[in-house]
Amino acid sequence: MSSPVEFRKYGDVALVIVDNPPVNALRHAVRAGLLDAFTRARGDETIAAVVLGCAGRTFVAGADITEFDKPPQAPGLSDVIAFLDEMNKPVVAALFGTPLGGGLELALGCHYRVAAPGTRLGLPEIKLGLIPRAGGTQRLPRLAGMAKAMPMILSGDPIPAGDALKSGIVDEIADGDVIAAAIVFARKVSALRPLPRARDKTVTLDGDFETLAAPFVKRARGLDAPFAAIEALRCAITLPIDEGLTRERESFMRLRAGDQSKAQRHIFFAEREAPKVRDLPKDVSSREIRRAAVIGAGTMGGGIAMCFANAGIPVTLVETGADALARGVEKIAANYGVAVERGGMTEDEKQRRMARIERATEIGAASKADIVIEAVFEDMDIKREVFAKLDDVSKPGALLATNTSYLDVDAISRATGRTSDVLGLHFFSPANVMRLLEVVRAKDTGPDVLATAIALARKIGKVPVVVGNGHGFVGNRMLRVRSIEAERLLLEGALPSEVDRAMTEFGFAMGPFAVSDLAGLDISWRMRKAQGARAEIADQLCEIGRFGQKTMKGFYRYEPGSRIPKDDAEVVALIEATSARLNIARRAIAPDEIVERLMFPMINEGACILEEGIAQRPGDIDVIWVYGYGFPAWRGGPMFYADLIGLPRIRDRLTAFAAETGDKRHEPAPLLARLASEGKGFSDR
Ligand code: 3H9
Repeated sequence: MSSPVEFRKYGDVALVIVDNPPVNALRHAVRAGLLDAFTRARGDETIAAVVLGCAGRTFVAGADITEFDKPPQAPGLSDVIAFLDEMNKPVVAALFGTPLGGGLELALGCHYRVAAPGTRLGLPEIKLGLIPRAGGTQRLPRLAGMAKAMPMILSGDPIPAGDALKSGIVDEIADGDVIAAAIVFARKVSALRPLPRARDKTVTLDGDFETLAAPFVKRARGLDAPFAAIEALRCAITLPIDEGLTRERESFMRLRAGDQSKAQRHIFFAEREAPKVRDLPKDVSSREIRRAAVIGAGTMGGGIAMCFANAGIPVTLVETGADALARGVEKIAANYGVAVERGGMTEDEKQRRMARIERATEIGAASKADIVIEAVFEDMDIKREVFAKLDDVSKPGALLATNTSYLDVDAISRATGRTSDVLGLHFFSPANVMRLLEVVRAKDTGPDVLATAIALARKIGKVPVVVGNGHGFVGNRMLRVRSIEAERLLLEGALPSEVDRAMTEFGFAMGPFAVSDLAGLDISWRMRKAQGARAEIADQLCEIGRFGQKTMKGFYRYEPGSRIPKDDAEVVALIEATSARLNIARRAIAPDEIVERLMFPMINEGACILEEGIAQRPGDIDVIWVYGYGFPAWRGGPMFYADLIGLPRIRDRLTAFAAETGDKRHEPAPLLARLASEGKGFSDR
């Protein structure tokens, strides 16, 4: 097999090129090829300097993450970098694309770095529950100073080339082709000695270490990697580099073997797998989307219009009443205004984005659009009426999408005479912020329509997950199960704050009752009424006008101008009276039991969803919960979490819940029961 590393000579400069698509990850053959190439350059007396570059779309974007679950194979990246430390001639890295993780560490091991203007450099290991392993925590602070290195390593966010130049991480921004620029640079420095090595520099602190670390410690709730990263960075100022490197490696190995990193690596790959539709022909072509229209200028419609405007796609926002339209547009302008105030956007950029949003009060204005997204009131009759009109006005070949969060997309689609053009696009609120997009495939949705929607979702910065058409699709269907259980816990003895605390300690940013108060209790109340369903506590709260934060009272009370939930005696009394009325003896419920009672029925529902084919894979469900519902990524999503606990335990607890509550829905789903009895997990399905 040919090596993914090429060696060429340009006069007295050796050019070493990594060619390992798609992102030039450092799999074993690449590391071995690099060591061979550098050895050859070192021994060749006609070579005065070396340029390290890459083919394809990026400089090395990191270690090959798929190798992390396999036994390590020499040479490691550290061996390659140690060789560079001993090199007798300058090595210049030619950076472009995204030099990330091990890729940036490799570049930091070179003597010089030249970067193409659009390059983004970073150490994103923390996002995988890891820390850098090949010297990143030791070399980056030596080159850039602690005040720059710490946020890069602790946030994992990449920085642009210009910023890297200012902080000494790169030596030059290329004007034109980066490899050519690096070759010119290499000739310029070929005779300079001593060779500059990051390892020989001392770290500048620019402040007190603990003060720099404090905000990251505060945010690290429940996570292992940030503490390990801070410790490794502390070693960069307290220990000689070789000891620092040893400590870094030990921490990395420990984190790599831990559940948190396994969970985060699972989410990384699950996110990339989710848009792949098993039965979609590979050669299916996408339709071109040059213009969009959104019907409904409420909170969702406005947020969806912003997604298009942000991605540079002109969009027509249609709302029947001129006042409602004006209010919707004002809300969009206010949202952009906040971004400008916070320094995240210039006023000019705000104006450019606003200019991409055309306003209309006639549905006929949607006729120019290549995709129309309906975001009107969640009511089947209203939605069908809109789709019947869209069938008349939309141009042939336009995608017609409904942003319903529960309703039957087939029924909506049958209001048109072009059911193959119809699908669901379930955005999450706030639509301009939340990354998840459930792409709902209806019975007749055409393969090209599905492919177009997936490509468009990525273009507007969403994480698309294809789901089947079933009430509540995946996320809301499981959420409903959790809400029923949360209510039951209140009746059995827990208070809203106890339930919420158990879930925030589990890792959610907010507990279910605080979320309900934020979203507004009236929305689900209306939906329950329409379905003839009842939630004892939530319905009573609505009946006395407690709709959540918007009325400053819901499951909690809120003080003027504050979003901090406070326990409310009125709610406690209402809950206790309801338990008494229903003859339910109240008892203390421990946090562990609260977590099990909320999580296990949801997992059971997830098993049904898989069995029915509403979700293609357990990882799809995990991505939905991480990106749409704030499930902690370091726990890997509900189905990964289930595998970690072991399905037999979940089956047994569900069986016990079914007996205790008399609720047959708790009986283990056939898939869960089968996998548990076979000693398997969802991932082995
Ligand atoms: C590390 O380096 C630790 C070191 O300190 C240790 C050294 C010893 N490995 O995202 P895309 C696949 S930790 C394996 O859709 P984009 C990905 O699964 C690593 N595979 O493209 C997908 O496969 P498929 C630190 C990888 O253009 C395909 O490539 N580095 C890796 O939207 C395309 O990916 C990172 O964490 C990998 N490292 O974005 C960077 N990376 O086509 C992780 C990608 O089969 N990568 N794949 O679905 C990224 O952030 C993005 O992929 C990147 C490109 C920005 C590079």
